[in-house]
Amino acid sequence: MTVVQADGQDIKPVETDEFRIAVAETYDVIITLPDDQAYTLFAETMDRSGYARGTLASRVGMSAAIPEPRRRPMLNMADMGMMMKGGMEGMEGMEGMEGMNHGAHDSMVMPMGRHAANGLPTENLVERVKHGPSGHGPASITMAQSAYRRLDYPGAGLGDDGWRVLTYSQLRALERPPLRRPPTREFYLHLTGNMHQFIWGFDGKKWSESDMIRFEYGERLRINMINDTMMSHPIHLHGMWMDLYAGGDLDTNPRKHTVNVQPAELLTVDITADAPGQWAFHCHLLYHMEAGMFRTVAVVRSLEGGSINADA
Ligand SMILES: [Cu+2]
Repeated sequence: MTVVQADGQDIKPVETDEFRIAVAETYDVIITLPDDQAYTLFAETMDRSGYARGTLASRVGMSAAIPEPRRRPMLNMADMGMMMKGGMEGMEGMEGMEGMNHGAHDSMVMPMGRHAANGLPTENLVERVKHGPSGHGPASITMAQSAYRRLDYPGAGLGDDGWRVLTYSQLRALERPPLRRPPTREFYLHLTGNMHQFIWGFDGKKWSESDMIRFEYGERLRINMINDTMMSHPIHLHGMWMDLYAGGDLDTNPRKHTVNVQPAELLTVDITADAPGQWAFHCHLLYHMEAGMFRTVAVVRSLEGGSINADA
């Protein structure tokens, strides 16, 4: 199976045996059947509670065996960013989690927001990211070390010997997309929520409590998304492409309209604000979106007038 497009955009072909696909993502693949047999195309849910199957065959009426569902992959606390450095600190962390279920809204979000993928407090991670060695952008080098690890992580319970699982770091644009240049501005956006109370938002606020996110028409900006929750969120932007930061070579980072942010992951996208107006920016799990994991993005023209032609 060769993956040739991600979200409808050409990528350098990648051979693989399996890919994980989030709500709203699309992949185009070419499958070459080695012989005149039927093959099962098997799609499992992550929690293994169900599956869909299709049949690839050269003639009507052929069918193939359905594989046994595999064991459910489990994330441990470290995978979800809950790994603490020491005993006492760990205890404090647990208390913080308890607080999330009973405290006021603001205090609920904060305890989880303190910790990132590597067990460091998020503020430290952000400081590390902000002040790391500079490549194409202020966040690039230090973040790559963190982001790569997550991008390459195939997931517990997957990746048997020789079984290839597609990762974001393998997605490279086939040709350099237009309007690609280093960002001139960046900001951080926390994906926040609480599974038990079913509260979802960005930076601890649901849509009705938040202001619009303002993009300057023509600007190139970077959004560093930090998932403080224990769930994956497929984040979707209308109106403009997100260039997924999947490595140092900015020219071949893939364009996507939906990026899946894993628990405790720091994931970065670059955007050229080339579409004036108001756009939806939200988690594509609709039950998260409806609970408030949604922002309005306003692309506005400044008095000086932006330009989208500054393609370096
Ligand atoms: Cu979500």
